[in-house]
Amino acid sequence: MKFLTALLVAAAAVDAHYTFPRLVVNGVAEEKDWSVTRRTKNDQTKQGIENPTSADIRCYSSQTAAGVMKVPAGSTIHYISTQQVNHPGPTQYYLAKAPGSVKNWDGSGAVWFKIATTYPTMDKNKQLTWPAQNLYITANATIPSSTPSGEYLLRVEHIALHMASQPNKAQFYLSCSQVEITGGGNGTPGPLVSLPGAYKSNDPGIQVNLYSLASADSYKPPGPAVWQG
Ligand SMILES: [Cu+2]
Repeated sequence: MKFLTALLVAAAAVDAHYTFPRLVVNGVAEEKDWSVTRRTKNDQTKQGIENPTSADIRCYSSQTAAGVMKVPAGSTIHYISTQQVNHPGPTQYYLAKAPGSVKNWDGSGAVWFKIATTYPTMDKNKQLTWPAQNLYITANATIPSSTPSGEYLLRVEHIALHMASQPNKAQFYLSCSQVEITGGGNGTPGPLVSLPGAYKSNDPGIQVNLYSLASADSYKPPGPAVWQG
């Protein structure tokens, strides 16, 4: 029985991976996969990133994209996922303003600010549920309306925490898209962090036993505070 359980757990871990090839802005998706979203190098394998200090944690990218998508400030966004986002864990969104054209910009430096994260709910059996869990999309987020207009990298990540009680066993699934925020405001986004840099392997939101959390709000997502706009 123990052997069978181990097999089932292993099968679930192998089957369940995903990429986020398409950004959706106010209900309208980018026209085809990887046209403004940078093709990630796990496009075929769907493998997550286990080391949050590796260079891959920024955009997991092997190339830039051809296009730039206009995103009005205040928009609601999400991503289409290639598979069900079935693992437990938060979804977070970051933005980084490009110094010029976003098309060839690598997103290096302390330039990233967080605009959204998700939190679980816990039922009376202590089962956690996460927004958009088991859907073929990521959870919604809003581009703060005071975000200054301009070209940005937009980054989504889903952190799969089902094996995260061991070091370097959280799995990061992520994409970066090239966007132009329009109709923005005069906000001063922050705090600004670099990627890699913002995460350590043993951050309490990364190395965590989800099944021993006392309450849903005892989970602390990794990275900086969300910029409220
Ligand atoms: Cu998996």
